Amino acid sequence: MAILQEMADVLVVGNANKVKELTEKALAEGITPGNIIREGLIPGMAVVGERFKKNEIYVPEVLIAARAMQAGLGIVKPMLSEAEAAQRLGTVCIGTVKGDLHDIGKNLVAMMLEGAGFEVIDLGVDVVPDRFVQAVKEHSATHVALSALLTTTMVTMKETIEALADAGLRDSVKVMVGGAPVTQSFADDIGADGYAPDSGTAVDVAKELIGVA
Ligand code: B1M
Repeated sequence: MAILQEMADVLVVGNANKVKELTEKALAEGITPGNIIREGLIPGMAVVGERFKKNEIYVPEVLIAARAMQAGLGIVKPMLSEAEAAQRLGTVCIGTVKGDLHDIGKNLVAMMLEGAGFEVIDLGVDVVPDRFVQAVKEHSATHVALSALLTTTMVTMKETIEALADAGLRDSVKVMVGGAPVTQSFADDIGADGYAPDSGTAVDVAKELIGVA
């Protein structure tokens, strides 16, 4: 539909007012909230993610595009029927690990995942392992996404994975890790299911982990 393509296009350039206006217009034309998300907002954020991965755009542009996405999402999300909400790709509990207060990268990852169609539960910063465990239970999460920016806090990623295992949740949830000091080999060592170097790739990894192309 032309209006949804236009919505995606204006989202990519970060025009929040236009996204809001087109979202309201689409609803008035009888397009469902689910279709607005799937065919307008998600394709727009997918373009943003790809451009960010290729270094064609940078953090400020992503933040501006994410704000535009939120302008539309904020209107349609409360209107989603249970059936439409169930079509979400999965539920991700994301947070910056215990002892670590850096959240810019974590917020980018959260926005990209939400823009890709995941329900995102953002637990914030300095998140202790038990808080992740509690959130996974509470939201029946499919993924846990851990961010760390300090070499001293990376160790808490392992503690969090162990806490999930101790709670009997390790087999029911995919754990992905990232942040500037984190590497694929570190992720393998601590038994994470996935690693991503940036927020665009985080979306690909989150999908791959549940077998979505
Ligand atoms: Co801090 N800091 N900082 N800092 N800080 C770094 C990380 C540091 C590298 C600076 C340096 O020394 N060169 C250094 C860490 C050294 C190390 O351990 N290797 C450092 C330090 C030492 C500290 C303090 C200890 C300083 C002090 O007080 N002595 C202190 C620690 C506080 C704490 O956390 N307990 C501290 C504090 C702070 C501020 C509060 C001032 C501020 C944070 C503000 C905030 O986040 N709200 C801050 C900042 C801004 C930085 C730098 C400058 C920038 C980090 C950032 O936001 N980058 C950073 C130096 C640098 O990186 N140049 C530095 C932009 C962001 C988009 O990138 O977070 O890497 P990034 O996220 C990327 C990817 O990593 C990935 O996707 C994102 C987007 O592509 N990604 C994931 C991130 N999480 C992911 C999760 C995934 C997948 C991908 O899956 C789950």
